[in-house]
Amino acid sequence: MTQRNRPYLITRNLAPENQESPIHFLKPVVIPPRFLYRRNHFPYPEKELPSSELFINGLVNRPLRIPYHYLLQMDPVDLDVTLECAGNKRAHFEPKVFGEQWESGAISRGVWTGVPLRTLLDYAGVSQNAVEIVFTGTDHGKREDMDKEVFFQRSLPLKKALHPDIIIAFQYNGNPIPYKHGWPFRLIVPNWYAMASVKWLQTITVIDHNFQGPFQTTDYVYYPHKENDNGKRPVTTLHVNSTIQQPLDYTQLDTGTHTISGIAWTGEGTINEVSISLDEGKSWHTAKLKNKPSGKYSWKVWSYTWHVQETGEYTILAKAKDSKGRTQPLVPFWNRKGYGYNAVSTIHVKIV
Ligand SMILES: Nc1nc2c(c(=O)[nH]1)N[C@H]1C(S)=C(S)[C@@H](COP(=O)(O)O)O[C@H]1N2
Ligand SMILES: [Mo]
Repeated sequence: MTQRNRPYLITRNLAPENQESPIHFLKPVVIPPRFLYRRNHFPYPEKELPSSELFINGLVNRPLRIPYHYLLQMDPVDLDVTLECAGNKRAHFEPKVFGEQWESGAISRGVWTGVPLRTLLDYAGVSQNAVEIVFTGTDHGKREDMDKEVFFQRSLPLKKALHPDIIIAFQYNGNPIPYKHGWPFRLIVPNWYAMASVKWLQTITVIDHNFQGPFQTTDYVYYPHKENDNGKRPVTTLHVNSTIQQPLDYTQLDTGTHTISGIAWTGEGTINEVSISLDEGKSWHTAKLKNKPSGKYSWKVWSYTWHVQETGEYTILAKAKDSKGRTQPLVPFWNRKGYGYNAVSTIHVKIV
């Protein structure tokens, strides 16, 4: 019997492969690999080439070469993490912006197992002059704004890099990391937009200045203005956000009782509250937050029971609030490259 993966990923681009998760049709449990969104800047690295060794070099006392099996013998950490692409929901920006037109599915949740980066940096001995750590993947290619090939590279400030929950992962949901998602090693940076979680990680380099690579200083920067770069700042932590999974946008429903359900997440603190409005924001009702998952880096699951007797068109809004007091705005923060969309989640239904 042929195996059908229905529903399938929603295609935005095939070369490089950029497809989103059918988020509305998934149970919000850990997402199996076949339903993980795929976001790539370059073609996949050759399968044979990415070595199963990790290198630590630059400003360290002892440059290291760490074989895959060696890493597996170190004390691992399991982290239940939500990874969200900075461009998730970009399609909703008005005016429209360039870039992949992601709807709500450029997001995932799963358990990543790995060794804290800090442990490895301790072995290597970071020099006093260290400022940032650069992470290089094995994938590479041409960018339209540069005339030479570049690798996918990102950096972290030293202080951030030493956080114990930043790991060099070697497993996803208890299995070796799927090839398209970074096998053999992937950096996982919980709480930050997912560009920071470098796939096919091969080299970790300690440097004494701020890294200037294009995925650091050109892309993944908020540019608040269309015509100039005033006020630009790097994309880092996840904004507080939510997605209504059910019902679907533009569904017709009967009068009676319906469950409105979805997920909510944040990059600072935890989700405290999700509220629902059925009258375009005039009044709000508190949704029920499930206790599970309880991991501090995973999304929360919520639901609201809606009794509706009157036929007609309704707008349903969902608004999450985190423990830092941040909430989803009614109007999104527009920026030229379309990152970090987190306006109140909105769907329209008709009661017939
Ligand atoms: N090496 C490498 N790492 C990468 C990328 C990439 O293109 N190459 N894309 C980043 C971006 S922008 C996102 S959103 C996530 C996507 O991860 P996924 O394809 O496993 O869902 O990986 C990040 N890490
Ligand atoms: Mo991304």
